[in-house]
Amino acid sequence: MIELPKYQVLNLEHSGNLQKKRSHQEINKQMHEKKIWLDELHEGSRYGLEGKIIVKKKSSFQEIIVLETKAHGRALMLDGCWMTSDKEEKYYHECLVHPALSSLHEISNILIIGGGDGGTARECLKYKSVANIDLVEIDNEIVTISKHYLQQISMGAWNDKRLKVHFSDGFEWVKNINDNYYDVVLIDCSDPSKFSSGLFSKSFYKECQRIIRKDGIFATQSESPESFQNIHINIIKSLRETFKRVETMYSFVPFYPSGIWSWTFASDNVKSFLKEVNIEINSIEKSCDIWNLNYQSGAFKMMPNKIYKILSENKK
Ligand code: SPD
Repeated sequence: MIELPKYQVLNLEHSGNLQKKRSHQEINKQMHEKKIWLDELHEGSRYGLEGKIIVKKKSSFQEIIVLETKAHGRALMLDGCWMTSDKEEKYYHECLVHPALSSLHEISNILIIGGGDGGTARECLKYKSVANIDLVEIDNEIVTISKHYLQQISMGAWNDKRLKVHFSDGFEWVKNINDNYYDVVLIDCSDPSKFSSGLFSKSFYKECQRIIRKDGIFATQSESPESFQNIHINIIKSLRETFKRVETMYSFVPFYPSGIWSWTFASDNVKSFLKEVNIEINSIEKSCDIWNLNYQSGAFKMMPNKIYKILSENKK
């Protein structure tokens, strides 16, 4: 039996179980019935969805909103930024996971930092060889809300015994892990903020390199080359200074600022970096809506020339 969250929850499916004060009920009813436009504001542009708010909560870390929409299904917004939606999550999660996992023969032990909506874990759990996933999420409210309201994203991942959820700061977690411990480390974080900026630092990448087995692989969402250009460049530069091989793929997540997004992969395994070797690759391809080997091979050639030029200048 899952324990229901005790806050302003507006979803009617669960409201019968909640002890709410009348005034709360009224506010909730109003919000639930009212269709609104919710926008992410980014440098004079807005990226919006129309829908009804079904969850609104201030956690110790951030403001969490779940919007029920017609166009995107359920959508999650954190501190005014879109994180994921039923409609677009596969563009993001499949691209973070499969280029990394399909390039290793054996994957047993995975670390996911962030990923509190369960989408990244769901994709990793498709691989039969995976025995353990540590998912380290700083905000327990995200996981609680995702379990109840974003089930179309996790698709049962939370019930898989191979997935262990830890509520902790990701940087602190990696500092306490032994050398060569994980086969894969995946960073599924939000944009840099006061509590996530460490996950974009070179010192964090160095810790990740230390805890990944020598031929293992690191992957991170690496922001937009358009709307977060400086952060994007810094991620790639810092990873190049840390690992022997680094490659970035580009695709799109239409409701993120500018639409174009990126994922960066890094390893000290020079020989077979990003080679498609996993024996489960055919069945994984069939299970995906977006990612396949063709899609991936195009996406790794999509670095915008202005980014390429800046990175080349920086090499000198
Ligand atoms: N600007 C949005 C960046 C969000 C990246 N993480 C999304 C989390 C989905 N699991």
